[in-house]
Amino acid sequence: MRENNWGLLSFLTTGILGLFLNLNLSAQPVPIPVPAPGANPAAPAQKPKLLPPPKPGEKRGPDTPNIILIVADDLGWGDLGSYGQQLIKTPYLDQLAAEGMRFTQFYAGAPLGNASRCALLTGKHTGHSYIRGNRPASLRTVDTVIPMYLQGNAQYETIALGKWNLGSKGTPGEPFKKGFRHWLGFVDQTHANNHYPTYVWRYEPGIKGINSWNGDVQIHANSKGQRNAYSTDLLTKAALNAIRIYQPQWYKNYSPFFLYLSYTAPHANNQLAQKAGNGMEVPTDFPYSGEKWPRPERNKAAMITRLDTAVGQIMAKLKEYKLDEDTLILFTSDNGPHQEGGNNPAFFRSAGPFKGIKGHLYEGGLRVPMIARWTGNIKPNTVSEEPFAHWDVLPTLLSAARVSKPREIDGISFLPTLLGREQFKKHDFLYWEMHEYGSQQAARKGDWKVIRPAPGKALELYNLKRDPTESQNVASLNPEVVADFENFLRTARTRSVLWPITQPKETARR
Ligand SMILES: [Ca+2]
Repeated sequence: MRENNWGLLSFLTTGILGLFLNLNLSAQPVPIPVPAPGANPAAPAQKPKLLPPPKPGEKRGPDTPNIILIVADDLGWGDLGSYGQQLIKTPYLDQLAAEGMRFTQFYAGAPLGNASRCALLTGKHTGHSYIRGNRPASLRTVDTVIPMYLQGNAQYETIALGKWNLGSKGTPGEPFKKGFRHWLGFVDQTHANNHYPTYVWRYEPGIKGINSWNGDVQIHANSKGQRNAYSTDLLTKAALNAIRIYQPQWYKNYSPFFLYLSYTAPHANNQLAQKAGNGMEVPTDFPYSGEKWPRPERNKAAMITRLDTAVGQIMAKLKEYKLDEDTLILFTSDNGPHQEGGNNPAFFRSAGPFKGIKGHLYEGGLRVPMIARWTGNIKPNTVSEEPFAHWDVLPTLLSAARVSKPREIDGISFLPTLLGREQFKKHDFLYWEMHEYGSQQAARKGDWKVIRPAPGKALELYNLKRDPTESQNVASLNPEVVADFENFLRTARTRSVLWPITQPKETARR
């Protein structure tokens, strides 16, 4: 009997998903590929024992928190009010920080999106991860990511929305082959950068093949050059629906959800920028219409404020469903601010006080906002100055979900810090590499940071405490510190076939 109830309820929820975005689903769905056996490291799910419905007034919920991981695209450390932004309004993210914890020394996995997102989801820094650069590549079957651990006995419903960039259609890196049971988003970078997409790629497993879907969903509101459905709003709508549909319920044994919400703002639409000079695409420059700023800056500010409003809507939805105490929210960005789409990152001091932007191993390219809220568990209005990085997110979330962590990762759990306990495990070294203009490496230990601008070149050394803007290379004054880093760098990375260490190409002198 219970089996039948389960089937019916699952069918009903899947049916509701047809309304996920109120999109036209009249096209024929295509067959769904079955994930490779052994691709999922989580133990097979045991059938949950269903308890009777709660009595009136009885409070029950999931044993481990829902998790919402929100990632902005190219949002700088200095773009939020809680991080010192003076001009761009971000009241909801500031409220999120006031209700939780804000990290001042949190690092992206890489100064560019794809490598950074790979580190975020795999728990490995770019010396060990598979995707270490920005040209398209797919995660392999052997690469394990956060949602794969949250399925199985942890009973998480897993949803990914928005920018993925870790495997396009037909590759082993498709989101639904990497542990996300529900997926809606963009095929690649060009698709994601268009803030008025004419279609989205959607995956739903359905129940025993009924209501299953894997393919494109047309967005008629944006067809024939119309610009009616903005990507930030679309993703927010899908996220609100996902929270409504997958919130823990007694008839699903309060199984929690993991929502990876990967916004495309405030990334520039670079194709539009080539044509029009302004790639900071947004429906309106409200509330900055009256400002005498250059138009791309007005638009950029409006994009960020609109993203902030989206987070506010999600916060309101959680409150409406009384899920604040049952939900851990993390908000971060994939890399530092860009200089694309006609905007100048210096205009709003988007990188805060730091040197460098997206694509640089200086702090401005790597340091990103990180805000965490888990009502009743994280003390409000707290700030952590401990250095952590995106590859720490996997072990942290698995700890919160009480799932054992894999050994072959670089990350450490910062859950003790979140919960106000002593953080025994700390980083010795942090490591980054990038390969866009020839190979470059960087590492941090304590207050020291080194950058190797090209293979074989001497290390630049900075003391971040005394010199947070990395303006004084003190390598020659501290040979023993440099030697320590040189030692570390000898073993910091494994070889990568796709991203070998290369010299920068000789560029024509002008
Ligand atoms: Ca990015």
